[in-house]
Amino acid sequence: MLPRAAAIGLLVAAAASCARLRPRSHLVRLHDFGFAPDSLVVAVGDTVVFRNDDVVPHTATRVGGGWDSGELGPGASWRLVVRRPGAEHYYCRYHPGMRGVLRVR
Ligand SMILES: [Cu+2]
Repeated sequence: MLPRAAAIGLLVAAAASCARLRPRSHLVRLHDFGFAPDSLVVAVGDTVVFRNDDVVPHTATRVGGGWDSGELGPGASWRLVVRRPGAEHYYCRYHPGMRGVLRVR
């Protein structure tokens, strides 16, 4: 039988391992004509929720195609499940100065 401290240590390690594998959800706000945060590190399988907190419509659109929220009115949100590792650059089709990137691991 393991000493109690070692057993607890194993449980903590197992829990930490599960936490890394479990998909997470991240929030990107569309706010003040920008994405906040405009750079985010995520893992394959994670969900990114884009939520428009502005008073005008925006989109979250991948540069080069592949995914597009379509028009998000004020208060609307859209969920993206990240499928591939790499850098996913995106912008707003209505305000091309709005840009962001997901760094997918
Ligand atoms: Cu916009």
